[in-house]
Amino acid sequence: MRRLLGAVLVVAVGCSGGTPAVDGGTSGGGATAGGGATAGGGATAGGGATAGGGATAGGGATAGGGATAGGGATAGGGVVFYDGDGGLLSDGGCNVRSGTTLGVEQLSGISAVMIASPPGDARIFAIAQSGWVRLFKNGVLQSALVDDLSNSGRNLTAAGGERGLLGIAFHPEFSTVGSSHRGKYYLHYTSSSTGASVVDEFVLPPGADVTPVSPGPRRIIVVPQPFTTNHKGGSIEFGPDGYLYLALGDGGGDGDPNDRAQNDFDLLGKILRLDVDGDDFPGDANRNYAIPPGNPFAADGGAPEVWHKGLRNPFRFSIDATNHIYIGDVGQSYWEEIDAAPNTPLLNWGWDDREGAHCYEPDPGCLTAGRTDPVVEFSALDAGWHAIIGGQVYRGGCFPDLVGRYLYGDFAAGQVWSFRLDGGVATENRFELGGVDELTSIHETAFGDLYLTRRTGIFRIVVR
Ligand SMILES: [Ca+2]
Ligand SMILES: [Ca+2]
Ligand SMILES: [Ca+2]
Repeated sequence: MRRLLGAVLVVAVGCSGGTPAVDGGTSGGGATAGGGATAGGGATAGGGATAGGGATAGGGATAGGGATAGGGATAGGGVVFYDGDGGLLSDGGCNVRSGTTLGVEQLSGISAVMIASPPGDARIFAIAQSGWVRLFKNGVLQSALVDDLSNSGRNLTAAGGERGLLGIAFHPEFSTVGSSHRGKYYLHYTSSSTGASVVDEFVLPPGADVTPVSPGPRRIIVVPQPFTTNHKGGSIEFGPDGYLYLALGDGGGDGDPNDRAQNDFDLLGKILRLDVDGDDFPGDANRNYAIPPGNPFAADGGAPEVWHKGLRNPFRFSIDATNHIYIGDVGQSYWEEIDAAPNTPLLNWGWDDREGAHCYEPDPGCLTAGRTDPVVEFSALDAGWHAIIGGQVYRGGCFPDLVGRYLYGDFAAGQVWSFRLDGGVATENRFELGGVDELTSIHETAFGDLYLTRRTGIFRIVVR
């Protein structure tokens, strides 16, 4: 049943009539947390993590009135919110609040799959699977679209199942005055015409909130997806090294039917690392990037874009400022997992020899040498986790007791948990929030604040 688990993953504009729908038939019994989810005691602590089974959810989202920037806000162009207790927050400062009791406050009721913001920029950009990019200024949703891949004559992507617009990243020099890379941002989506995974580069002029339709985007990469409609990955991130990382799933199907995730010459089931400032393939219109010199197959032995291998559907991943990578890899039938380690080349995350910290193919007797098991895993059967959502390490200045803590969750279980990575082990792994069903991302702004997106809106994570 859970082979379709990936299909649960993403909000979809359904084929049957165009209304947003979650292909939820596969989420199994009790997968969604209708407010006050209980963390099934089956949460297992892989690799030393302590899963405090049975924690109850603290209520979930309280919509704090849509976070408009009123009431004496003087943020000088920064993001302004109330923190739920009357405290003024902005990029330049906030009411610092101690403690570790988390809550959320709603920024908007729009259905987004991710938010992000450029370095040094207080605007918050949201993307929807259907193809639009919108932004918030001073906490207020702007009416004009930053971009729209499905309209505006672009017609680049079409949402459906796990396809559509899935990831956004900003060039490290997006805000750098005088840089030729100023204003560049990147969108990862599946092509409406071919289904291929595509990353394009767009340019938002300084001071503008809308991307000109002309000239069109610069293509970065096209990865054919000839197999099925699921397991497309999603996140793209720039690492501290300045390179763009792209997560791709195994291309779909049950049990990675052609064993692509372990095939070093196949781009599927991988994390790729690209230098978007160069072009090592001047004759190839679908490869407009350079190969970073440290890539494991830069010279030979595999596809030169490959950075990590052995992934099933790494829908959400992030690279912390400490250059540790955290990956939420959506499992097949039994195990949802968080992978985390220093971001060194050619880590093999195990799929499909391993599912979580267990043999998958074959079972028993799978290969284990050189495979890195997750730091945390959750049972689909016992904990009701069906589509794990990798999150982010909190690096903001508002909640000092959260700093260094990695937050993650699950689309179906509607929960957020967190841990600290210490010596390669997930420590203090604990339940944080329930009632956040249809979770699609947990991501940071330029100032280290964390937001989560759900099908029902965009929420800021706060300490209460
Ligand atoms: Ca296989
Ligand atoms: Ca080229
Ligand atoms: Ca794995």
